[in-house]
Amino acid sequence: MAKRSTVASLSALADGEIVVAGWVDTVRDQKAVQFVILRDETGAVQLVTKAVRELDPEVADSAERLALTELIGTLNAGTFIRVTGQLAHDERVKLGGLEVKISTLEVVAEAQPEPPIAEDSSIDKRLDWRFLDLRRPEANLIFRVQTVFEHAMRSWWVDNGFIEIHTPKLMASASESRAELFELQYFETTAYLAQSPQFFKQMAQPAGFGAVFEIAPAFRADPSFTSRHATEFTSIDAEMSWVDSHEDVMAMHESVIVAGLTAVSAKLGPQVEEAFGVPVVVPTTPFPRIPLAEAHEILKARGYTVPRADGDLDPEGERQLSAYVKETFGHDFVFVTDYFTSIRPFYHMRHEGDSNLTNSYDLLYNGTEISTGAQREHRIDILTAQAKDKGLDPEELEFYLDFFRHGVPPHGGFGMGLARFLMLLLGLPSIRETTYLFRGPNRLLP
Ligand code: AMO
Repeated sequence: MAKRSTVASLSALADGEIVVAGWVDTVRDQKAVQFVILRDETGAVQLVTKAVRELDPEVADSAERLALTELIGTLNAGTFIRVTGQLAHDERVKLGGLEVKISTLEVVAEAQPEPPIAEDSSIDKRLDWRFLDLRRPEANLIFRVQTVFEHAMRSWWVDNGFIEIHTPKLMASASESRAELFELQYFETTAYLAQSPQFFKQMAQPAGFGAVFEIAPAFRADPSFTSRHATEFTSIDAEMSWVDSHEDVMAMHESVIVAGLTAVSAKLGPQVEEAFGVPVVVPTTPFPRIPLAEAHEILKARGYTVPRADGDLDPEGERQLSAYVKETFGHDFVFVTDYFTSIRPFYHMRHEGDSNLTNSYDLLYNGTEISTGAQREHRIDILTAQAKDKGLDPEELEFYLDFFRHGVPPHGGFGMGLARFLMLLLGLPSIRETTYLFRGPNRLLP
């Protein structure tokens, strides 16, 4: 069988015989001529044939042409077909300036006549039929962007001496807090799904790895139905030794993001702008940095008082602060630094002279938090005291505390949600759109 050409490759091919394969987008069955728009993973192309409505004994291949016309008349949208034909470049064809004159058409796998979703279906309905929803070119593009972004980040880390690790997602303890913890029976005992690779990426520091990264699933039993929360998400994590403060972590973090966005802009910038109406902006470094206490003052001056008693930014506070940063510095990103100890986990290092503040940050992008980072407390006695201070039982954390008893360098890192990043990059309303298969409190299927 002749080799299949992808639709995107056709423009560079000379006129002549080719094979294309994909699914039927639409059929226009006119009296004298039939058009099939065929789509594959790279684009859409117009297939065309003269309609033959009755046998003509004068014409040699009349029976085959009649059968082909009838077959095209029965094609359902969504049916996968393989077609041989003559490629013809023709400027008058709106779709890509070329078309394929059909020689043979084979139905490979038929679709039922009524597709279960339409363009205006609700997001929930679309997710029920995600495999069909993903046939939309924009959905396809989201995951091409994801591929390029991840690949460029990975390359940056590899080029800078980081080691890629894969930490277990089955754990004997909580990794972030007792809240939002999935528990499951594990033979005679209880296991928990990892909320973050936090402890194990830190373990790479006493292991002498220097700097590590991981892109992997994380699980949170979060019952909320917001546009930014999932019960399973892909977490992008990095951790490195010998940081002097969270400043070193932020410098690495912004470099990785610039590497990712530079690649997306170069490879897919125009397609993203056309599909989503937003430019891919490669940010300048350093990103603006604003201590949390100062962020509160800025918001107050804009007439917004953060409603949360603990001082953490709420979604509206994040939006307002991002708006301020955009107006003032023209930047889409902002590091909010020096979070209050009361709202940070026990493993964040506290300020040398002020134990109410931590060497930590959140990164906001286009109005929403995408990331948390920090320098970690590596001094075992202080770390143990901080765990107790947060109401944790150091005995449950023995395996983790051991990491700090046999020599460990100062270190820090960050965790970043992949789907959130893509949602904010592409200006989409929910991480449901930017997650291949979303998992939420009431979604386990497909
Ligand atoms: P944190 O809990 O802030 O920090 O999570 C880091 C980032 O992960 C993403 N994220 C989520 N995405 C989708 N659904 C969720 N339920 C969800 N929860 C979190 C967000 C968030 O900013 N161990 C620390 C990181 C570190 O200090 O290295 C942590 O997990 O984008």
